[in-house]
Amino acid sequence: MGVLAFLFVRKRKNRTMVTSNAKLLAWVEDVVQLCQPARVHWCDGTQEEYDRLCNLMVSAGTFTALDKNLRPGCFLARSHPSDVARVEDRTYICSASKEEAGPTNNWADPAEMKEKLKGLFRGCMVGRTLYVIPFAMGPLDSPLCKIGIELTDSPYVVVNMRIMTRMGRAALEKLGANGEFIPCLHSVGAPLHNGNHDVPWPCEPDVSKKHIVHFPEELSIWSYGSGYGGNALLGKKCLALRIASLAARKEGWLAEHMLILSLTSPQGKTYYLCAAFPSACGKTNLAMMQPTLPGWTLRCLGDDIAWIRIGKDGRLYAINPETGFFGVAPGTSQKSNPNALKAVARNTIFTNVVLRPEGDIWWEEMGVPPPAKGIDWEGKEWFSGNCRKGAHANARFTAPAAQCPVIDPKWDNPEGVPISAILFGGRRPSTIPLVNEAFDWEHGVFLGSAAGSETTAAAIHQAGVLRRDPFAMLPFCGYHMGDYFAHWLLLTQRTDRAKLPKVFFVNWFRKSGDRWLWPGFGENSRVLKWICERIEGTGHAVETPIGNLPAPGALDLTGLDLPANDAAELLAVDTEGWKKETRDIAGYYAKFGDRLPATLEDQLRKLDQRLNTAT
Ligand code: OXD
Ligand code: MN
Repeated sequence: MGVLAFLFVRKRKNRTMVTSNAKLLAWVEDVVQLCQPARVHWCDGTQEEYDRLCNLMVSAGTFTALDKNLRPGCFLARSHPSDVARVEDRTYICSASKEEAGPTNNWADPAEMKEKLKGLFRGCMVGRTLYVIPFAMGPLDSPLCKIGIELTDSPYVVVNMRIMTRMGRAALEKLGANGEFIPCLHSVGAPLHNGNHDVPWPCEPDVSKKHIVHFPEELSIWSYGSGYGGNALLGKKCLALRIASLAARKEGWLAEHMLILSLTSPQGKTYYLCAAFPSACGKTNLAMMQPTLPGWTLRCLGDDIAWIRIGKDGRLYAINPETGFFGVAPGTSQKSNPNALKAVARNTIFTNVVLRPEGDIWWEEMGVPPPAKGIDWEGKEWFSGNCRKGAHANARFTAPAAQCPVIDPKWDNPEGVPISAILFGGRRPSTIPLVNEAFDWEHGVFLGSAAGSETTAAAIHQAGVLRRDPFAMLPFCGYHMGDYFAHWLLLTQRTDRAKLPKVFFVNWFRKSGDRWLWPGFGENSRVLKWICERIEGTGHAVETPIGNLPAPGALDLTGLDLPANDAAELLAVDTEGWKKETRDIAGYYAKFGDRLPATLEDQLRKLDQRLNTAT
């Protein structure tokens, strides 16, 4: 009898977990043979299991339990300094040909990569427990629900996955005897030979050995060497975006890097909006924003990923496949996102933030005074006023979505919510106006395809460089980006175009010198109000060469101390800037070769013509 079969039978005798899914059993058995774990644990997703694993990690030094009165049910983890963020240059799409992965993805031959990975995974779990995590992305009875099984040697991954996904027995039951699942194999890549002592954050410190690999032909994921975030919580970027984008293309739906929110007007009408912004452009802040405009209510349905399908009535319906927030901590404050602060008040895992002496946490720009003395994300003594940052710039909180005080009652509705508008955006200090409505669907796809964000010195060591991030999907699309654009354009053939959402491009980040032109945060509700009025057909707009902009006076600026010149600049068409923009888009489009849909080339040409006619 194989190791797994033995363990499985034992489990069955204990009546803890049962699956008769032969494919799953065979795969787990294969992985046990390859990785050689000391034991196998089938996760049931219960609170008891979660508590047990958290306590185990406290004993191992991975977790510090925070003060029970200040942060009930909360823990702090510190990662290894080599393991602090997603590793995009170690992330691969191993499609049969390089062409299918396209110019925006790393590619490697699938057979060669599989051999390489087998070499890395061989014996990689020696001395460790292999956890079998059954999980569902999306409500279990949603038509879009997908079942994944993550096999991991990291208890940190297990507890995070319990917050971020529908994890445990129910997912396994949904899988049943013959159901299909997405295999997600993960190892921190740190075997414990000869009873070696473990370290608090095991991982493979050699970055060149870290691999986050997707196999589109078999829809599987192999992740080696990292225990952090999107590299390790495989339901998120790997499954719900890269693998799901492949499934969505085949099955006729969309897997997007988008928040979902609802906005209710003073008249009581509710609108559902999705928005795609690149990382570090305030998706989580907008998803939970507190409108400053009286009478408007915003509710959150999701802050990172939307799965969108055509409903029976021909409209687009979105679900959030996740059940938690894995948000960036630094910068989250009473001003930028008071609702996120409330969401992380309890039952939250913090990673790489500062530990305060009283057993609470702190990070830069939290809006509360720092402790005089604390422990920084590297576990070193840290003093306020220190020139060293206490929290890592990519420090995170993992919090249950249901704890968000403005969670929408429909956030886990299996059918999803009907989308009235899609917003694209980015960090663009110049040229791009505060808000711009696309003329039609094709123009909207054009705006999404050309989305980009200007980098900051801190992020890429070269300030003011524009990085095109189409649909905010640059690191997350599982196939050729040109084909992805075509997939979006095809929606007009799959449904009545009148039923498609209106598309807008927003930019909260315009600057005049070093000064922000727009206050942002809760004041963004003014832009959302105009968007709702455009959906209703009541909001006034002027047609310009770049799109429909708010007509003078159409944007509600009541009570806002915004100089008239700033308002004018935010909504002006900078013709010279846009001509430069079109040249830049043309250069960037060139890399998609003949896979760039002709419709988009046409959109670019028409924009150029309109700009030239305007002058
Ligand atoms: C994220 C990201 O972590 O987009 O959500 O990087
Ligand atoms: Mn994201």
